[in-house]
Amino acid sequence: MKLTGVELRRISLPLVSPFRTSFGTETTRDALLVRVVSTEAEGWGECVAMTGPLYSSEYVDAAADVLRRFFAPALAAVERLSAVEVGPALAKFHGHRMAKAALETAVLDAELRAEGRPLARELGAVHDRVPCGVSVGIMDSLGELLDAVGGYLDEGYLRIKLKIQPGWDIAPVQAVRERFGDVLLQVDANTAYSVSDARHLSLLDPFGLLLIEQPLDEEDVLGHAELARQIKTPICLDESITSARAAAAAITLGACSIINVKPGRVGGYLEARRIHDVCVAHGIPVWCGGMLETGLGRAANIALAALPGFALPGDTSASSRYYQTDITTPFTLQNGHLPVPTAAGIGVDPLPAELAAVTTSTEWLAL
Ligand code: NPG
Repeated sequence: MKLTGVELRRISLPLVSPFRTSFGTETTRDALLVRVVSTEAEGWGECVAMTGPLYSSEYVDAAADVLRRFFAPALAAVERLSAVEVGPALAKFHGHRMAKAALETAVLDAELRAEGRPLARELGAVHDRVPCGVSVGIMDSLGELLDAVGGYLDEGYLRIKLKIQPGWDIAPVQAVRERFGDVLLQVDANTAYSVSDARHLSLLDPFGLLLIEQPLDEEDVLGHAELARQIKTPICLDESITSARAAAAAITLGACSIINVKPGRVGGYLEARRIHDVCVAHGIPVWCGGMLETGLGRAANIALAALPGFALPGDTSASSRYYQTDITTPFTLQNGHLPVPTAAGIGVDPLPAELAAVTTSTEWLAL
């Protein structure tokens, strides 16, 4: 396969309600879609970088820039391109994993479409549906939080994740436990604490949480290992795990006993599968994270979440959790599960009218 062009398409979708985390509040999803055109087929990838460098150092304008100036030209020079060649062709460029992931996913999608093979089967999926959790943002009041959690449980979500930060941690967990009993419950701090908060975080121990996600700075792997010795709630890492090598190191150091896998954060689905494999070999459960993906990114995440090591429900929510109108046929919850796409490639296509309605710009890179 030879690339003939790459389209960078910016879209803007309003969220059904504001999504507040310790690093900011999102009201709209301004995303970058990558469409590759090759001699064999076309393929899509969704870049999960946000508007600002708040979750990680990446942000969407930088992703577009590095794709345009460095990554697309580097792939254009590869005569016989396939998805496994993308990583090596881009290896000399440091970082920018979300941009790399979007491009690699688009190439993988094109390759699989050309061969008529679904992504789930390619990755080694063993399930035809995946159990779904939902991530619940920080709210203005406990009453508002309980209403939101109650609504999600009524919809059938099988696990609740509460975003926490100093000042919004113990009380919301206690309130949800008191109201909803032994529902599967976990919390996500997005790096909002330091190791000196260990005694405070140990106040979460009695609530039987599945895990606490990324309490400390992304670079503080040793701090997580220290915290793990001081609290009972299992520690799960997200931001710190940027590669299979980082996963192996964190596990060896005792910094986590569970890992959140986000393909965008680690450079793509092939590295995500390597992380899965490392974790399975170490007996570490993984689950699939989410970054407000449209149906395009969601479809690929669901394929990944169907691998055998994905032992916990993921942030693989239905389209309606975030969007009134998705750019693909919406994913709808069935008894708390989403079906794994079975068509070739990522298994879904953007709906032309819906895609056009949310597109804010397109840029064609002829190669
Ligand atoms: O379900 O798509 C989803 C979102 C789940 O909470 C979620 N994502 O820190 O994991 C996170 C968080 C996030 C959202 C991170 C947006 C970065 C951007």
